[in-house]
Amino acid sequence: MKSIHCAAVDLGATSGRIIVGTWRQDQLRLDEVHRFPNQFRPLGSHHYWEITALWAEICTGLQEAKRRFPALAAVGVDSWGVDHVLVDAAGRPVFPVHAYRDDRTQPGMKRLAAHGLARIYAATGIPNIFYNTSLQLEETISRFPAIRQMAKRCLFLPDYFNYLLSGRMENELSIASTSQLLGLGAAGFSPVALRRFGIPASWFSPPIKAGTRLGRVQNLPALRDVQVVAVPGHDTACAYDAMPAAPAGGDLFISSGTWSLVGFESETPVLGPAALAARISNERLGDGRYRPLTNIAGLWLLEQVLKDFGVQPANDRTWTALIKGAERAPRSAVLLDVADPAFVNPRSMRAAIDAYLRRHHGRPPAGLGGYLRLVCDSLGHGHAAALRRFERLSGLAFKRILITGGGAKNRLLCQATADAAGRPVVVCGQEGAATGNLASQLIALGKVKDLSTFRGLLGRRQPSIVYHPRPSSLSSHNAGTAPCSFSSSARTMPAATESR
Ligand code: LFR
Repeated sequence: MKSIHCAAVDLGATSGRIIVGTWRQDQLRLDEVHRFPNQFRPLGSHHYWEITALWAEICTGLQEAKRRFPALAAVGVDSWGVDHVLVDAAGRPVFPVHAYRDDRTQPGMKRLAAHGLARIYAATGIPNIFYNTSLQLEETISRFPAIRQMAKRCLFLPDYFNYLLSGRMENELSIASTSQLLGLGAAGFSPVALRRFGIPASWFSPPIKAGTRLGRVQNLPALRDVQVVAVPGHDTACAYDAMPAAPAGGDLFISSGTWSLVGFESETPVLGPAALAARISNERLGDGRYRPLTNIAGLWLLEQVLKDFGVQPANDRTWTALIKGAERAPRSAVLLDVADPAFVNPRSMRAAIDAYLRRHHGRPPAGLGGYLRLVCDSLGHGHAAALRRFERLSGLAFKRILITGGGAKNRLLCQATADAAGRPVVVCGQEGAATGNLASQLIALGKVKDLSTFRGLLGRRQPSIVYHPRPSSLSSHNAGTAPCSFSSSARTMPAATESR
C-alpha cells in the first residue's frame, strides 16, 4: 500500500508546529518539520497576536514539508479557540487581532453575569468565560461602532489561515463552538446570542463540518497541488479525536497544555443551572457531537514560573532534571486554586503564587523545585475536582483518565492527577492535536474509514505508560502498561513546558 503524507499546522498559544503525518499500513508516523515559539505581545494597555509572523511561520513550515515530502497530499490547520480576524469582503484584516488574555472583556463579563447569562447558556451551552469571542466582539463593536460597516466577515484563526491557503471563507463548527455564539444542535449561529452581544449575523456563515475539502492551496506556488482540508479547527477537538477511548465509554479526557481541558464525549449537551455553576462548556467535536468540558489553568502556570526564574528547559534532559528536583521538594501544606483569576495573566506568576499562599496562610516554596511541585500537585487536584463534578452532573462513572499534550510527559503532574482522582492516568502521546488534525485529513481523503477506525488502529500499537493511584501520595510512582498508545513517532518530543 502506498504511503500518504499530510501536514498538520497546529498553533498553540506558546508554540506552533508543522507536523507531517505519514500513513502507511494502518500506522501513523509523525515528522515534525518546523516548530516555532509563539506569544502575544503588549501594545499600550492591550495584548495582540502577531498574525503576520504566524503566517510567515506557517509558510516556512509548509514549504519545508513539501521539500521533505514532495508527494504531500493535504494540509489542515488547528489552533487555540475564540480568537478571530475581522476582514473586509476582500479578506483584508480591518481590526488588530487581540489575544484572548487581554482583559478588555471584564466589564462585559460582569454585565452578562448580572443579566441574561442563563438564557445565553441555554442557547449556546457555553458559560461566562472572560475570553469568549462573544465578549471580545461586544467590546470591539461598542468601542468602534464603525467596525460593523468595515468588517464583512469574522473568521476564527484556523478559518482565517484556511482562507489564506485556499481562498475560501468558511466558519468550521468546532472552532465556532468556542465562541459562545453558536447555537446548540444543528441551529448554526444563535440569533439569541448574536442579538444579545450586538453582533451582525452576516459576519458568519453556516458552520461547515470537519472533513470538508476547501480546494487546493492558492497562495504558495510550491504547494499548488496540495488539498486544504477543514479539520476540526479547535485544537482541543483535535486532541480529543486523537485519544483511543474505549468504545463502551468510561474515559475522561485531559488535553494538557497551556490550559487543562478536562471533559468527555457526549451525544447530548450537559445543561442547566448546576452545569452553568460548574462552568461546563459544551464545545463541539468536528462531527457535531458535544464535548462537555471544563477549562482549568494548566501548564501556563508552570511556564510563567520558569520565566520568573529565568529557566528555559532546552531539551528533555533538562526537563527531567527539573522534575526530579521538584519530586524531592516538600509538599506544600496549602495548594493553589488553579481557577483563581489571579493566575490568568499576572505580571509575575511567582509573585501571584506567593500572594495567594500568604492570603491562605501558607508559605512560599523555598526554590524552583518547590514551585514546580506546588503547581503540579495543585493541577492534579484541579483535575480530580473536575472529574468529580462531571460524575455528579452527568451520572457517569469514569474508569480511566486519558491524557495528551505537553503535560502527558510530566510524570509529576500525571501522578498527582492519578493520586488525587483515585483513577489510573493513561498517557496517550504528546502531539494529540496534530494527530487528530491528521486523522481528519486522512478520513477526508478516504484513506481511513472513520474516526472510530482510526482510534482502534491507534489503540492497537505500542503499550503506553499508566500512572496508578497510590494508596498514600508519599509512595513512589508506579508506571505500568495499558492498551492505549500512539504508533511510532520519528521525532524527538518537545520539552514538556512547550504547550498549547
Ligand atoms: C487550548 C484552548 C482551549 C481554549 C483556550 C482559549 O489551546 O483552545 O480549549 O478554551 O485555548 O482559546
